[in-house]
Amino acid sequence: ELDETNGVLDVLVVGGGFAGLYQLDQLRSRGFSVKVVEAGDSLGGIWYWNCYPGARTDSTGQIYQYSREDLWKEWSYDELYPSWSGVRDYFAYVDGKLDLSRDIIFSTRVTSADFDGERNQWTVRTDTGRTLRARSVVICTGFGAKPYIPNIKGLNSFAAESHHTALWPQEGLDMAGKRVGIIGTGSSGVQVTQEAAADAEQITIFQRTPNLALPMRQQQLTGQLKEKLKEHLPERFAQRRRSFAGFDMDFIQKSVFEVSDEERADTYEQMWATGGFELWLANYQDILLDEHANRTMYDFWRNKVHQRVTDPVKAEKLAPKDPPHPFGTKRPSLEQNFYDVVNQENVDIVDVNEDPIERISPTGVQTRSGLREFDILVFATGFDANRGGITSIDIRGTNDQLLSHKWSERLDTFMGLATAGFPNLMFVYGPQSPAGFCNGPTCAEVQGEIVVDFLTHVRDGGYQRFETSEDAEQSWTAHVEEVFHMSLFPRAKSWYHGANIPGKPSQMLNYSGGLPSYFDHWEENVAAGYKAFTLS
Ligand code: NA7
Repeated sequence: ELDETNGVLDVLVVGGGFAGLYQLDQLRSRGFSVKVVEAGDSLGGIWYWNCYPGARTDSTGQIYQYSREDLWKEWSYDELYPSWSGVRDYFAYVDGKLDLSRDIIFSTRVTSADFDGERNQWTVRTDTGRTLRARSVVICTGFGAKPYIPNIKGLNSFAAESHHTALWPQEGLDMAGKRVGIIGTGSSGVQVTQEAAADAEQITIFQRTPNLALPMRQQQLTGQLKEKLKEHLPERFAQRRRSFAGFDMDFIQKSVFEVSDEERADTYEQMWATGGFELWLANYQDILLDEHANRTMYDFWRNKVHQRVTDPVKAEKLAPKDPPHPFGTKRPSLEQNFYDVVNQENVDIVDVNEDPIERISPTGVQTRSGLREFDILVFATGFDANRGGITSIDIRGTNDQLLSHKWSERLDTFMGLATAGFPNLMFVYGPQSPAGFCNGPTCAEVQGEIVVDFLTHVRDGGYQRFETSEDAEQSWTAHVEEVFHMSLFPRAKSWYHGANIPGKPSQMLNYSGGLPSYFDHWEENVAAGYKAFTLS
């Protein structure tokens, strides 16, 4: 094995999800020596950790895979929107086809990485006591590697089962007959609620902000349908690279107000019937830019929810008259029967704005109105998104500078790919890249190609070292912020711009200019001789 005493890797990859495995396979095929260090005991990336009941993708399985023909031809998920275990099966399949595991160090977390400026190498240390050396490091920890749990008084006093959704017990947890408290109503909270509602005795949802969820329209896939869905896959893969968010759909090139009320209503109805993200990402082009355009969508959505939620008090909590934020400026989730199960008598919704959580006690959650007791308490409270996975590693660049320190006040990167002062280090799915808006496998490939091509260029040019410049990253930050402020996204307190973590400086962490524009910026850089980088 390669370690400090017997060798130097060309590239060390941190994280074995879609992004990291793409790096491993592609870099290896270009003759690089590569190892992946993965904290989980097996493959799956985000789906290794998020194995809570009901966890599933919000992308259809057809586009939630690599676009390589030798992989997709023989693969099908069993559901239109695959579950965590379906995605894990996919990873096992890919592992078998591409022989990946032999270069993956499992059950090992990278704790630090130090740049040695004399040798132009990184020294990487792990929680199992290993030391590895590599010419370059590519961090592929994803957007959600660092779960966030709010600092509620008495947090650790709860005596029964309590888990964050992204740290769910691998062996599972039976909710049948249990009293379940769920804090948070993002995608994870909605998914756990649907599952718990099947057989839990009692469910209490603690909601701070309603999720403006859209219908999933899940389908079980049979043999024939599976084959049919493969028919246009190459075109769909091509389309996902050209679309705003890496999905096989894109905005209608018209304003909401260019069409008649009837036409708009028909369009919304059709998209509602189709399900999935169409009403978010294939809607009229001004839906995320113009407040009045957005409101037409919110009102349509609210009306639909009120048709399903029979109790008017619950309906108003879930879909209030005034939008909590413009539609789609927080990531909507896809629901299957969320707005049906909330009708059950054993499902309560506590609006924590009206009835705040005061403390957690050994038996339950104390709000202003009283104590509610639980057997299972679920923290569906999200992530220190985009950057937490990176900054929780002690990464030390030139001048002994810690990356977490450099990014403590303001985060700068060039295209979410590299940051000044940290040579020979790249990110896939990094902060300020399209990550948060991107269908995962698309960005693993699109950004992944950029990184692989660039590392190849560096090697073939005989360079030992590459580093982006402060100028390049500052102009990228300015661009990311400019595009952000042209949209309605600043109007929601979301993880897109780090506003979900108290005390964290708010800054746009996800490039909202879309994949085509992202590509153009990279092409411009390449055409200008990689001007954003110094190579030596
Ligand atoms: P999200 O989408 O970040 O959701 C976290 C939820 O937790 C959200 O409803 C928060 O309310 C809620 N939250 C956070 N802190 C608190 C406190 N202190 N009290 C009450 N409620 C709280 O995480 P998910 O895991 O659901 O999904 C993450 C992404 O995974 C998702 O966007 C997809 O890309 C897949 P808030 O909205 O901040 O008021």
